[in-house]
Amino acid sequence: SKGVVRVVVTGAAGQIGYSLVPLIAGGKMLGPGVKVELRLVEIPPAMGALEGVKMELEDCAFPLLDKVVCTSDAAEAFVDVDICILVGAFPRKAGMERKDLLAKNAAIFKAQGEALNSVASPNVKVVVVGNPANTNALILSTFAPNVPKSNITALTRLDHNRLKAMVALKLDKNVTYVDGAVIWGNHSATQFPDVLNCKVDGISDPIREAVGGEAYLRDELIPKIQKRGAAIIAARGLSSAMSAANAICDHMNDWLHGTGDKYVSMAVFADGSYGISEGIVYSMPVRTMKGGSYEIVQGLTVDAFSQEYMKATEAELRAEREDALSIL
Ligand code: NAX
Repeated sequence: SKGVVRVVVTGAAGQIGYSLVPLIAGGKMLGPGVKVELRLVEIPPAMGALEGVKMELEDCAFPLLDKVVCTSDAAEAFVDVDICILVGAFPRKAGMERKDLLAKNAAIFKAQGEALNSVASPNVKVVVVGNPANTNALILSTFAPNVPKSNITALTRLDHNRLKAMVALKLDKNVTYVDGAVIWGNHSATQFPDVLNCKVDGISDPIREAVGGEAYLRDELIPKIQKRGAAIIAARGLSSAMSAANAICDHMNDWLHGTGDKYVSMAVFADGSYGISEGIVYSMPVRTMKGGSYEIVQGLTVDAFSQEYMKATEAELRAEREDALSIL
């Protein structure tokens, strides 16, 4: 019906889905007063569990929730969808090689790309969350040429939020005082969490020095962010879900409503900015404009220290791309 935003969530009966759908139906993603139709997608064996999620959504009596549709047919869900959150993916199992995981997921994102291409509006905004997220987004786009590349992104906002929070903690400040953090590259252990352009209210020293200089970055902060997902698994026995759901809402909320003069990290198609040439989906500093467009922020400081990390994560993404192309 009129004025209702249609949102697809794939993998909606999974861990992240369970944390995410109440946030969306509660207004956290689209903003106050915006009605939402949720289209939840799962594979056939999980449809029973998905019905349970739907029952709980009904039991929340969310005023903004217009309708909930459950389906195992992505093409059905994608018709005229406004926002597409692709969480569902094949999980990494013990003994699985990285290439096997890529192959399983390449097939999923190829099929979803084809479905998106045939039925979705060209204005659809897509965020890929399922791993390997950047390369899954690349595959999706390859098979969805009717959807502009700029409408297909992958999630690195969780990494961005982790970095921001860790800098705040280190400097004993509230997170709202920390500005200008960037995640570069892949949502993987090669990502480069960068504080060179960070500013923190009330701290006049360059933030890199204030937190402890290059040695601290190299030996502590960077590896801690890169391995944060593994630390959560070790502690909880399950991978991050609450913080991932929160980051998905942040990503979409900023994309829809604009960041003003601030910027955030989003994995987007590389366009040559910062020496990262086309062909991969690479996390960049992005400024979003009200209404849903965005641009890669230009002119941030990148030094030799940054270059080394940025090239390493780029190389990993190019290798993933080669692997994906050799499979498809
Ligand atoms: P779960 O295994 O709990 O849930 C995934 C769900 O997806 C399952 O219910 C499964 O049935 C469903 N699914 C699988 N294939 C599907 C398909 N073709 N169509 C629709 N649904 C399908 O995993 P969860 O913890 O929710 O994580 C989901 C994905 O997010 C994983 O790939 C994970 O690695 C990735 N993550 C990405 C993050 C990011 O920042 N980009 C952070 C969190 C998370 O680790």
